[in-house]
Amino acid sequence: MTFKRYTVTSALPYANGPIHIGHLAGVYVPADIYVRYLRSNNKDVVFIGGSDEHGVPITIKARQSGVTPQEIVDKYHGIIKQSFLEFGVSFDIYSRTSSPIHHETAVEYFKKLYEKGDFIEKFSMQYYDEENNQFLADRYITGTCPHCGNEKAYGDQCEKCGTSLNATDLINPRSAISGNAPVMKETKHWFLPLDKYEGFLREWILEGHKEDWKTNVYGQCKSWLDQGLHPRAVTRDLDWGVKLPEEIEGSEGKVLYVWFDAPIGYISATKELTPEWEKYWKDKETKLVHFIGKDNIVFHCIIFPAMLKAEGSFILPENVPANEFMNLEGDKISTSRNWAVWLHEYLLDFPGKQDELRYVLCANAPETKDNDFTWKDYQAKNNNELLAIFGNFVNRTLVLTHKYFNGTVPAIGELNDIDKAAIEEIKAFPKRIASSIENYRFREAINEMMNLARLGNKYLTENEPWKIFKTDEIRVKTILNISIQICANLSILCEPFLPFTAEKLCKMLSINQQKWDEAGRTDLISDNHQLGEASLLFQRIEDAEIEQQVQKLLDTKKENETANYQAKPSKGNIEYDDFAKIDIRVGTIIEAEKVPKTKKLLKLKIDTGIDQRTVVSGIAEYYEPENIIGQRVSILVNLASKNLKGIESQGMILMAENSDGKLCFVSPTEAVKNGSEIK
Ligand code: B3M
Ligand code: ZN
Repeated sequence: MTFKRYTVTSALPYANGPIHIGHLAGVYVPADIYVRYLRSNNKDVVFIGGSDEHGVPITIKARQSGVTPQEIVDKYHGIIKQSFLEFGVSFDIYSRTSSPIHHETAVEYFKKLYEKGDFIEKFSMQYYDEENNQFLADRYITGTCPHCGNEKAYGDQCEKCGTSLNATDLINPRSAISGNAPVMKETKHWFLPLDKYEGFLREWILEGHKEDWKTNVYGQCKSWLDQGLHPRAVTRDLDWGVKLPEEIEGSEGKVLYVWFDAPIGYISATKELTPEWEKYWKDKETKLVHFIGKDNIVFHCIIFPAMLKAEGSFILPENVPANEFMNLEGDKISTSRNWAVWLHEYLLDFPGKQDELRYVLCANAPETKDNDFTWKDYQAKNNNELLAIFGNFVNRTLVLTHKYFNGTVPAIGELNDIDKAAIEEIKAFPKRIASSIENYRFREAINEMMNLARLGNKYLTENEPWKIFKTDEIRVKTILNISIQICANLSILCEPFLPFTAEKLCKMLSINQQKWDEAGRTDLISDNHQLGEASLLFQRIEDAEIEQQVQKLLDTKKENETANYQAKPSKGNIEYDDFAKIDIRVGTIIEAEKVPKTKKLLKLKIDTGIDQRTVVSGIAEYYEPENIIGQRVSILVNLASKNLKGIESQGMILMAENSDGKLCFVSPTEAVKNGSEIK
């Protein structure tokens, strides 16, 4: 089926922190590529984004920061919106769920289902924090996950194993506000009877979308459906969110569950964008596509479609191309642990390098499995791919044309077999890239786009125009003409992925951005057209810049370790007489050497004041032997001697472990003689 228009949504990020590369790789880079591609194909498309400003993640952050939820969402909505704009995420609207139009739309939606009798009203027992007089919804309750034993699971989800939970599933539940054990208290809520939609969902997803939905998405849906669906509360006892309409009995103190109101945010943002919003949501000839991360699959594939079906007048998503997660340097990205590359910081640290990040995140996108972002890989992809392949080809073409023909496009002459083969190949690119994009295979698509630059490089290298200019200028004209046509093709085909590069390239070629269906041709730029000035599309990224970023992450790791450091509980008490048996002295290291064939051991000679003796110590990972001569130490001198790797070790030096696990010397801070007792 072909569609008349497209509604493309991207998950509404919680406005409780800035955007990081995980969000970008999972959702916004692929969504933006898809939308730019559609626009290049003259499709009628709206690209919807906005901040999710409700829910417990916001109120928890506000409480932690000692400010109001409104202040939190204002701050982060501002940062997020600005960084998306600078990064070239081309939303038609970036809205927010605290806007009046959203509150109205969400309330209306709820009322419609309420009036149709679609909800079940139920009294149930919920966790309650008596100290703070508050019901503990979702993330306000933490405890041990019954599936994986994670002690920091939330009342709605375990982030470690990904299981969706009910607060009552948690073992040893605690209030996230006071840390107290909660009590149970009765409260009334409205439930959407998901079980009633099970049949429809099974048919629509399991039969209807087996072929076209990604296997990770389809698999999650199937497992949800196979476990059976149950009524789900769509209201909460909170004072932050979309308030229930007053006329509904018992509505006081209740708001909509954030996952009820947030997806409606896509609709309200479209309303805000255009008075014609209905055709983007209600016309069967509109293709609705949700870009999300894997943790949002159930909400977009099961719950929201059930809501849409219940309402009755809306279309359903045609596809939900959810990505897996992007990790960072081998560790899960985490806002609370500050383990992330933040977009607004990246934009400051690497000004003008939006496409470099877009490239790496797309080429490495976690499309079928979790993936890892490393700074080394970022550098390598920039230097060895963008710069060495794309940038280099364009640069060679333009510099040679300026050098030999003052920057005017030379006329194409007689074609030989190499030219003909190249022209044939160029023709095939637009369709191939398009098919990858339309099937949400963006890694494949960007690699194909780069293959066109590879083709250009190969074509230049095979023909070596710089070697034959003196003898065969006519031939050089043909070679450069074809190379320039490849550049023009690149300016079209790279635009969805690398919009800033496309713009620079158009400027260099002195052409306007052209549409997708122009690509594939080799007469895009006519003879005698005057090219613009050549400049470099990409810069080499040096080791020092990368090391700085790696250091930033190492610092974060250290801060986290320090912040999370917990002293071990004290050992059981002993009598003084037991202690008195221990003989610890101040000493000085007078010789040190590595114990051969070991990684950890140093052989030390210590002046104990009593004697000079040999001690084998496991500190070789932390100290170079030559650097510790003269180091003052504390040494246990009456420990029975022990043979270690053939060396008689007489005693033990005492070390303190820091939060990195490094062993540090414990030594007197004032002048104390060797042999002096520590007591
Ligand atoms: N704010 C969850 C998230 O940021 C949620 C998405 C809403 S999409 C309607 O992962
Ligand atoms: Zn778990």
